[in-house]
Amino acid sequence: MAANVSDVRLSERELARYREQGFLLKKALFSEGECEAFRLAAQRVETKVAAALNGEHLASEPAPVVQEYRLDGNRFVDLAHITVQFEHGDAEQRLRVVEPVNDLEPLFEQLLDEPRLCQPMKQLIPADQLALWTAKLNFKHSQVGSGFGWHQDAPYWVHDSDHVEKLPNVMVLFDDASAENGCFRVIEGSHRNGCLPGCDDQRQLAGFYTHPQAFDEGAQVLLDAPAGSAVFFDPHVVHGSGPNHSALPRRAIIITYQPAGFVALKSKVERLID
Ligand SMILES: O=C(O)CCC(=O)C(=O)O
Repeated sequence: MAANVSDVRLSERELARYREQGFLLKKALFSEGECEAFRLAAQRVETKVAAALNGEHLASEPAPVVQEYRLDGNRFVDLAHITVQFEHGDAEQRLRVVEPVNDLEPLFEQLLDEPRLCQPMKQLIPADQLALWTAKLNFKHSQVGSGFGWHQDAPYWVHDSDHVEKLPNVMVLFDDASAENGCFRVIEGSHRNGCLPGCDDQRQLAGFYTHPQAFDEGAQVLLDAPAGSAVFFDPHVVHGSGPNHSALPRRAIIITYQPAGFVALKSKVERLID
């Protein structure tokens, strides 16, 4: 995965576009061979989670404390500090999200230090040295993958971080993504207004979804992009995705960086980036 630092830095034009729009799509940043390795790594994560749920040890010793709970009717399991979200409804045996996934799978641990991701992140924060905030693997399985309602990430994190504006994300696509398999979508420019009001209905997680009157759904941009593309996005940009009713999965990792000197969201250990 070696790359020349000057080749992977964002241009002034790209930086300006990110600041204006709240996101930046870099198409085909990773090769097909790398995407295939990511897809195989995602399968290993599924195997490891299944084994852990059957009482087998993860890499960590002693065996993790396993806690199962439901939020808005959906199934969650915490394996020590790793949270596993399951799909909704009848598909609740299938994985939806695993976070932080780098602590389960060495290839994703290695990806954190990848210059094609880190060099742009140093420019976007900006920071001379980075640490990890969190890393989520989103499975979006074919036919059953559920959508993500419109939300901002910053409001999730304000209780654990006093620098949420310095927590930009990058999503790396393992599969081709389109409207049919639930590609990522963003509300262009919505990052400029800070934390927006949440919904106020009866759902347990209502407050984390951005109130529909607080943004213009008409400004949405669908990020239809080939496997290996990366979307850098602002922690305040309103984003989400539709469900996957297609025959093709839409797997992706979302890595969130921060300046060095701070611990990661869930492990509470600082993971410095090389
Ligand atoms: O994977 C997706 O489509 C969206 C994920 C997302 O919004 C999130 O994890 O915060």
